[in-house]
Amino acid sequence: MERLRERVLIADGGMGTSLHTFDLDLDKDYWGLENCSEVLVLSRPDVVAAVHKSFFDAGSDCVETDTFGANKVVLAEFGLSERTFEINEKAAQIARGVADALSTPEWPRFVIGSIGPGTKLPSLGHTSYDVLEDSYAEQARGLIAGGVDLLLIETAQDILQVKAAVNGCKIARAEAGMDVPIFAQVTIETTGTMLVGTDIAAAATAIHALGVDGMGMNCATGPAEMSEHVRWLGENWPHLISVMPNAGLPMLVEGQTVYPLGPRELADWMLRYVEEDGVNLVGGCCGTTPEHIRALREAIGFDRRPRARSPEWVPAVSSLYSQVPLRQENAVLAVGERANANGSKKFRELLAAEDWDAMVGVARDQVKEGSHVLDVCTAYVGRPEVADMQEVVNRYRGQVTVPLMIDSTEVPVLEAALKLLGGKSIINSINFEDGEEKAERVLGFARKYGAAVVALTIDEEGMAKEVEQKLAIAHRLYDFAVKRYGLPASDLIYDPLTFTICTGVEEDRRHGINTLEAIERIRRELPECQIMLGLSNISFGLKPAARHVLNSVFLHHAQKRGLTAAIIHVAAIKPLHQIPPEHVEAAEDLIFDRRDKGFDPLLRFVELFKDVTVASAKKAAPATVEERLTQRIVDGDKQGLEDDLKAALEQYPPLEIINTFLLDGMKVVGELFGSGQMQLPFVLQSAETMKAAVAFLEPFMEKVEGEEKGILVLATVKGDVHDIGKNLVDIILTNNGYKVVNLGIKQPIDSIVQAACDCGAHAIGMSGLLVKSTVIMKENLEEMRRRGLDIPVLLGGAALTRRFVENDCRAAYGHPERVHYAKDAFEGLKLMEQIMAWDAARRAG
Ligand code: THG
Repeated sequence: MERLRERVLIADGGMGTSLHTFDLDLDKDYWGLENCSEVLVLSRPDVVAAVHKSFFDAGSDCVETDTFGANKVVLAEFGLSERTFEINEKAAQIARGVADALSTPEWPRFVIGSIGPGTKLPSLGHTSYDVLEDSYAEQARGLIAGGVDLLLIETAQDILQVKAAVNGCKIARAEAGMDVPIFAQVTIETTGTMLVGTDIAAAATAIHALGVDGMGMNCATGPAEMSEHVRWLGENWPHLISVMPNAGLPMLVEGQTVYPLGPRELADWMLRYVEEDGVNLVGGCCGTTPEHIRALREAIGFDRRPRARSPEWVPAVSSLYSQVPLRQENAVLAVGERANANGSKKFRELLAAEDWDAMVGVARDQVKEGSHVLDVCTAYVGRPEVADMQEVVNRYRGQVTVPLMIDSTEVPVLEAALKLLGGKSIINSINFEDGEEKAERVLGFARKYGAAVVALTIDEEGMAKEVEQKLAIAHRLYDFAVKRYGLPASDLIYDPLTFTICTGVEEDRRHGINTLEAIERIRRELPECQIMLGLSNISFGLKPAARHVLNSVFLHHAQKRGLTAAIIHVAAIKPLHQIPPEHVEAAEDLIFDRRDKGFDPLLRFVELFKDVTVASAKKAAPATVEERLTQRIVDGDKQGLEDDLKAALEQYPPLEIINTFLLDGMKVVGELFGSGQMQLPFVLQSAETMKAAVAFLEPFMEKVEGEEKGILVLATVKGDVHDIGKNLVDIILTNNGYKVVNLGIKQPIDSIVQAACDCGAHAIGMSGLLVKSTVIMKENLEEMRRRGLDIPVLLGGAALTRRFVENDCRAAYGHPERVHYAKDAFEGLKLMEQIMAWDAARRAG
């Protein structure tokens, strides 16, 4: 680790491809076990040693043991499971022998224990966490006994498998009493994700929580296809980075797999990764030979210091698919409350009926509404909570895209769920009600499986209701979880407890105020930690319409004091501008207990909602259809939308409806969002309404006939799922005679460029809602510059500004005149017309 921190080290090339250059006999050398390279460790140690030597001679600092498939599960397929330890120990000894013979004080040589993925994907249910952990522990025992310097989990396809492998390695490491470093390398396919769909950020989030020394990627593709993932690691990953690509994307030539990338080209790419992205350990995977390593050594040289990086690690949780930052921009982390047998009658009934698919529906609806994370609770008297949790999580982990928060008071339920989840989840919750023993066990799981933890301000005395008590327990929880057990402070999520303020009992009146004050103080005294509330508790006892208002107003105040997350029913939360002012005021009187002679805010609040139902609580609709349409967009109100659109169509052409009334609404949304008065989930509801309106109007639009005017490739950039604006651009351009190749959301630059080449596009349009998407756009332009492209680019999106496009993005591309800011779809149309005119002029000479 010392050497690796001081200089860039070079690993070896492909073991499998090297072995194939020897003339080995299937029966004598492979013992009749086709494709079992590991058996050569026993049968032909001389050959294995020769491969190691060939790489050391070519300039490698480290070689990998011939143990890629030497775990119990894979070896069992060859009837060699019993010899797992022996094979790994022997393989490590062979490599150690070669390394030690060549090592000098100036140039020490190292041995990396190779731990491949095996043949089963636990996230798809092919095998279980426990089987894998045991299988890898045995492999790691052998590797450590044989003297490896580092354990490398590589070619990982499934992040849950990585979890089992890391923990297997840690078990072996602890038994041996040795501090062998662990690296985990994932394999990102040409699709831009791991085989099961995990992107690099989601993978890094889960791996980071396991506490490894390094992360990287290898296999599947050549270096070129890895570029944006490597860059992501360089910018974000806070520990060491390793990269070991194949010698290009494999091609099938006359029935043979051929790796097309030559040594020079591979070395150039790797040099770029070292120089630009700060990679520490480079090497090759399939198809890379000693020649590749020789070129790599020439390019990197000796004694090259790693490029200093300043990564920005974002505290986050993750699902199997994607990463969700614990601190949201301009919003609380919305944790959906509905998949809870305690909190929802519907979910409870579905559980009793074992209607698992409908429970998936409950989850997906919440994601659609804008939940960032889902709380999951299967506690139901008389039912098996562990088995129910497993049934639910088994489905949610694959069919729901957001991370989960496992809600249970039962330790075995928590562990059973964590063993099924590849991502980084949230444990809900720990407290000191029965002292520290139970909390200790749960925290142990959080550290082992990599999870964030909700901690309630409850101790041996009970639930803290006063501010000072809440703070005292919060500090005790910090000392316990962060200082004693090493939980990152940002993964500690306080819940300072909400209780109902709607009972009329004297001591309940101040619960709201106390909780708000506790939030403010926790945020000030423990600023790195997160703060969450089970929001709906505040209004227990009231009728639904009143609850929605009280919950929404309380959330607003809690967020102002520093709340970072809330367990809520997203669809039942209203932004304040959508609630009648007198309701807001009445809710505030109740929350802040503004009693006065003859005035009880609780009675007043109840009275106010006497005749209000959830449906009637809506503000009165404006009189004219034009205003109604605009208001619908602002409110995200789809009900009855089509009738209004039909009425409008009698007076206006469809494009004018979009351009005037609907876009007016979006402008208001933009302003409310920009000034912090509207949170992202509501923006999304507005956008959904816009989408529905445009979809309804589209068939009525007359497509401009005639020849295709030009081709635009359109995409929402990597890491961003927002596509309403982009789809609007698509519709408007298509209806004006352009061909639009709409790639959809989360598009890596590779796919965008590829599509543009494939269809001979005249321009590329990149879109995105988030602030971070503006950074991605700029990086994409840098990458396009590097690839020598000069195709015109249109940029659009909520967080983008003309200044940023014209100052930063233009400079990034190197063809400043070809980067344009498209404020909205109509400006996009105008720009396309200009681009086509220039194009015609250029072709005319
Ligand atoms: N803190 C933490 N976890 C928690 C809570 C908390 N988990 C559970 C709960 N409290 C948060 N979840 C809910 C879910 C639903 C409701 C309240 C809190 C709720 N349900 C309605 C009711 O009971 O009247 C709707 C019932 C129905 O639809 O059948 O209000 O505080 N860490």
